[in-house]
Amino acid sequence: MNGERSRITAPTDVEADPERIRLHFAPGTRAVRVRWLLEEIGAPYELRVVSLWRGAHKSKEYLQIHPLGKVPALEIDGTIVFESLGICLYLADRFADAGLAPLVTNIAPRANYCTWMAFSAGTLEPAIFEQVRAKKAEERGVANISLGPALTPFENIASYMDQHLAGRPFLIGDRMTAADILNGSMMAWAHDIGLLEGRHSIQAWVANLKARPAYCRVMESTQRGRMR
Ligand SMILES: N[C@@H](CCC(=O)N[C@@H](CS)C(=O)NCC(=O)O)C(=O)O
Repeated sequence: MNGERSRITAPTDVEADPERIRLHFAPGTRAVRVRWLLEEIGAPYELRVVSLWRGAHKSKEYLQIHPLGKVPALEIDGTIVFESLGICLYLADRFADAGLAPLVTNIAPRANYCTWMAFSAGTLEPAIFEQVRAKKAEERGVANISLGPALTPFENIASYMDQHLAGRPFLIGDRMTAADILNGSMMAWAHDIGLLEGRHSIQAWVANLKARPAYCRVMESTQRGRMR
């Protein structure tokens, strides 16, 4: 990633410099949503690419950052946050001026925001993974063991979100929040694997999110770097 963008700076010691934000990142992973959020915020950050195929995420050093050896992880304010949802929650509140999270005093929007943030990781993401699993089982001609009522079927979710987004630019109100980034990243993937046929409101919302300069910057830099 050398020199790809001026705001991606040379490695420094985060503990020695608590102002420094360092994202442990790999392309094509849940780390992308965090990077997108950082780009929307516009705060300077250092990108540390963790090579999953070389197993760098299981190195002794990296396990000090993320005890389960996964990306993303974020070093910020002299501490560490992991879980992409946890990181996005932290960042959106930490940089409140960016307007990506309704304030806790703004009752109804904040309630909707909490709902949609949790929805992304607790409901939407497992449903998409289940759909992918079922599709793979079908392709291989093996029986798929359904996880049953613990999971909301993807089609129910897509139908609900499609209705919710009809005539709306974003999930909550008239400006983008971190909830659009989290749910939008998952739905962009669902779109790519052909799960959104006929879901026109979701498709339009995803297309608008993908056209955002911050999202385009992340994608362009990932393409360009092809992740050394
Ligand atoms: N729930 C976690 C999942 C993290 C996760 O599983 N990351 C994957 C990439 S998307 C990973 O690092 N996989 C490597 C491994 O588990 O060995 C999050 O949202 O951050």
